[in-house]
Amino acid sequence: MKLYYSPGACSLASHIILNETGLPFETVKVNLGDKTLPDGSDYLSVNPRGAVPALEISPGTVITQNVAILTWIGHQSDVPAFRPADGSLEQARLLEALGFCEDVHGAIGPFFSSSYSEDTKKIFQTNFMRRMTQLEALLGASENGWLLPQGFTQADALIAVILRWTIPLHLDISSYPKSSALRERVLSRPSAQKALKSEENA
Ligand SMILES: N[C@@H](CCC(=O)N[C@@H](CS)C(=O)NCC(=O)O)C(=O)O
Repeated sequence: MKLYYSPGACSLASHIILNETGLPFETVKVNLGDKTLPDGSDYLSVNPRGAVPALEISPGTVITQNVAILTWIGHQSDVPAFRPADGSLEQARLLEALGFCEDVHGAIGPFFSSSYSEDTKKIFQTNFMRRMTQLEALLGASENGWLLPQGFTQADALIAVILRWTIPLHLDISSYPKSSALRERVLSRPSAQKALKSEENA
């Protein structure tokens, strides 16, 4: 398996989950600016939409989208929490949580652009904080501090990676203590520390 990533981007969630599973994989760093790979080749020939993550699961076969990749990795693993049975409620809940993470992803994405007016940014801020309130409520109802009852899953990895961006973006989430704590718990896991170190040193 080959994970196409950009340091600290949402692809970090797949990197963390791959480390958690112990499955063999290699990583390829993508230059998101000009869509090139380290050997100078065109990343668009891997993912025509130009986004990370992309996962080559066998030569020439690539899957994209966080939800699909994280689910697929889970099913290759022997981690029960990562691979709920097909058609089960547990599987629907995992997909539901991953879908919600992508809602949060969509709400924070605009902050990476500088081409919006301050007024427009205020609208983005309101939308993002609405998602934070929803996340905090989900965690408030959780008995284990994770998004799902089976424990740490792909959804926790993805939300932690997204919440990590609030630091460089100066988005204050201190009034969402359960969400902040979840971020720290995920990022302090050996799998996350290893992925972060590997991406920083690449
Ligand atoms: N819905 C996509 C979102 C992927 C995405 O937005 N990735 C960002 C990095 S976090 C990216 O590659 N942005 C650059 C681009 O789209 O050109 C997924 O789940 O994979």
